This record gives sequence, structure tokens and C-alpha cells, in this order.
Amino acid sequence: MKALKFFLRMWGFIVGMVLTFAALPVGECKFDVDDIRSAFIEEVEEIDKTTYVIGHTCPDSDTVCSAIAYANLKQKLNVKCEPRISGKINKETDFILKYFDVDAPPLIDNISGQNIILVDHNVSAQAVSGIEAACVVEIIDHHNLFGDIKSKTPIFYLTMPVGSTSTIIWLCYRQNNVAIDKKMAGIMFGAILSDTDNLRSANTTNLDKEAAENLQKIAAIADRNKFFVEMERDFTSYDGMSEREIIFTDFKEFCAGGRRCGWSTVATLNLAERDNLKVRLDDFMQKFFATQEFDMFFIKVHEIESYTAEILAYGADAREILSAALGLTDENFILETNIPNKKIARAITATLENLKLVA
Ligand SMILES: [Mn+2]
Repeated sequence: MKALKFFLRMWGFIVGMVLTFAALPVGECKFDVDDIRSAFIEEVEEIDKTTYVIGHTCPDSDTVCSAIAYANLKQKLNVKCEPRISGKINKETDFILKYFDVDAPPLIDNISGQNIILVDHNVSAQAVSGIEAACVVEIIDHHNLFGDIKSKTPIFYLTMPVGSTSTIIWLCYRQNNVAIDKKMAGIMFGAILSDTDNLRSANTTNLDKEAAENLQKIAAIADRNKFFVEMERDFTSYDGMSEREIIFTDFKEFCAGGRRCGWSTVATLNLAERDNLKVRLDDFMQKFFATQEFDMFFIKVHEIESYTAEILAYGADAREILSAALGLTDENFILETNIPNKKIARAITATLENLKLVA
């Protein structure tokens, strides 16, 4: 009896599942984002007010290009949308925009009272000022969730674990069946290469590769590697910058085992440039270290051509800690593959915490 009951229940479950999946649309599924949104947005803001698409502060190429490309898509869908930036664009982004003849978005330093779509970030610490008094209507992002952005209504929140926000924007064009023009394809292509280190970083997915391949074709770029090196040439030249400025361009800090650690990442084009920059920064650090407040200071000199890196370490036991954390035997701390900074920071943290336990 029990067996029969179980059988009937399972049968019911299987039939139910088959009916459920049969009822789901197969193939292309279209929905009008702004039609759905209009049901909510009228409660808080006039629907015909301009919506600003904006990325994080200290803008990088993905933040700027995804804002431009998403605003462009919205315009094609007859939504009043304009891209904005909340800080000066860097040399790499400047190269991408000039290469594809696209204007940089205007700067905005306070967003309060405006309708906004956030791209490439989801946390107020990285958002433009006035975010707490703005009306967030969409978020499109590929980062961890921190969850402190508030909205007045239900919103579209599109987040995917992919290498760049531009990959998601590419999907949005396809979902809405909107053709991507050459300029938009070019800047999204550049942004994907920037965020994924030319499709080589650990967070690069097949979807990023598919998007980049499709966008490269539309943008008529013959050689992806050549374009990437050109794109990075200016960015890695550090022309007219002091050693201190170079070190603090991409700088993070973390604390572990009661010690304060500084982590700087610098990029170079090839081996010869890596060696030059290494010597220059090392000379500077020999004097600078004693004058600053970190217990340990690491500089990862990344090299684009071979996708390898070398780490410089300063402070008592810094070299021992680093080799223990990463299992490095090479005395120059060469990384044959470019291990993500977060992973290295976690390994160093664990090593320092362990030492503290032992002590
Ligand atoms: Mn990004």
C-alpha cells in the first residue's frame, strides 16, 4: 500500500514537472522592460524624465563603456536615457573612445533627485554622491552583492557572474533584438578585453568570449591581441608620473594578524618594460618604505604580453610570508600565471593569522 502511494505521488510529481516545463516558452522570450517598469515608476517619478546611466567612481573602461552602450540601447527603445561618468576617465578608456570615435559622457558630481541606472557596481561606497536621494530604477552588474543600495520601487536587477558588465549589455541588445552599431560594438569589445585582461583572467566565461568574438566582428577589428596591446600601451606607460603616483594608481590595503598590508598592482607591456619598472620602483621603495605606515608593502608588477607577474615585497618577514602564502620557491617571486589579487590577499591573510595563532 505504502509502495503504491509512493508510486502515485512520484507519478503525480513527474507529470506535474513535465506540464510545468511544457508551459514555459521555448526559444526566444521577449518582454518589454520599460512597459513593466512603467507600472512602478509612475509612483515615484515622471516617466518622461531623463534617466542617467552611470558606473562607479574612479571609472574604468567597463564602467564607462557599459554606461554609454546601455544608454544607447535604451534610446533605441525610445527611453529617455543618457550616460554619465562620476570621475575622470583613464588613459585606456580614452584610447577606446577615441579609437571608435565615441564622445566621453559628461561628468556629474551629484545624482540626487534623478532617475538612475547603475552599471558595473552595486554598493553605495563606489557610487556617485547623492545616490541615497536618487531614484534607482535598474542595476546591471557582475560583482559580489553588498546590498546597501535602496530603491523606492521594485526594480530590474540584472547580475551575472561574468567577466564584464559589457557582456551583459551585449546580451540585453540581443534580448531586445536591437542591432549593435560599429561604435557601440567597438567600445563594448574594448571594455570586455579590459575587464578580462584580453579574455585571460580567471573570471572570463564562455559568454564573455562569445560576446567579444561577435563584437570584434561588428567592430571590424582584425587582430584582437594587437588591438589589446595598443589599448594598453598608453595605459602602462605611466608617462609623467612619479613613482609614488604609479604605486598608488591601483592600491588596496588589508589587515591580518595585527599587521597592516599595502598591495599595489602595476601593469607593463612586456618583459623589458617589467624589468625597467621593477628597478625604478624598487629604488624608490628602498627609501620610501621607512617613511610610510604599512607593516608590509607588496607591489605586483604585471606583464601583459606573457601574462606573468613579479612581486616586490617590503617589510619585516614580508618575503617569508609571501613565499609561504603562495608556495613560491623562486626568489624573485615570479608568478607564471597571473593569480588574482583577491586570492593572493586571502593567502597572505591566512598565513599571517596562522602565525598569530602559533605565536
Ligand atoms: Mn566591470
